[in-house]
Amino acid sequence: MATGRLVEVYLDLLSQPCRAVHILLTCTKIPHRVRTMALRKGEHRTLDFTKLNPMQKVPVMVDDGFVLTESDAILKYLATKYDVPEHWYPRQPERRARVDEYTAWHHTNTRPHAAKVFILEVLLPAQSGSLVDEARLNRALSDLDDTLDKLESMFLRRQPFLCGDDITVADLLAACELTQPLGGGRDVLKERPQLQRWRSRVQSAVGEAFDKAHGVLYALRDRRRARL
Ligand SMILES: N[C@@H](CCC(=O)N[C@@H](CS)C(=O)NCC(=O)O)C(=O)O
Repeated sequence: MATGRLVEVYLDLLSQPCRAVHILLTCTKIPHRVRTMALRKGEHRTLDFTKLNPMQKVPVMVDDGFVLTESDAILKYLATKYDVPEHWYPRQPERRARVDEYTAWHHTNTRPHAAKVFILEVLLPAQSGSLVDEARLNRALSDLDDTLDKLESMFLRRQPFLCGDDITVADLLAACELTQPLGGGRDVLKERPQLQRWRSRVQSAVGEAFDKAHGVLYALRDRRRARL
């Protein structure tokens, strides 16, 4: 990479896909600058940001004028373009296909199901001032349970990480998503020793980058705890 040039990323660290991008950038030491966004203040709806991403969503990456949205695409682009350890997004076709297999599944399973628990337990009550809708929450938890079963029985059946023997971008997406309900004080892996061991392996593999990315979420959890 040309010296002095920084990859720019627009992130709100309360957002799961943003944290996955943040962790990869931190771990791989790709020179970057974080443009902090506050979704709660509507900063993603300004004219300037809408020009960058008409979808009005984070994360967004800008690399030497190349604008890219979608965490999945950003993670794979960074791991392919920059000189990072190969395990993040293996070049060997079958190993790479395993990562693509998980990430394709992630966006219609782990992501919506874990996110819904957080939305019902934290976001909607905060926005509307109403109580948690317990019936909807129970349905969301049941959907999430199905997803957790599949993570255990399919992706982690014979291997320490979701797509093989080493950590990949797939583990980052999954770990950040499954941590989100912690913002409402809920550890969705509490009764899941196999997934807990996987989460510990992910945390050990990325070191302090994990807590650095999750600091804002932990602070939200602590503020809510203090109010109880
Ligand atoms: N599929 C996208 C999802 C991005 C996304 O949904 N971002 C949320 C935060 S987690 C957002 O920006 N929401 C703002 C809004 O929808 O108003 C990705 O993985 O990057």
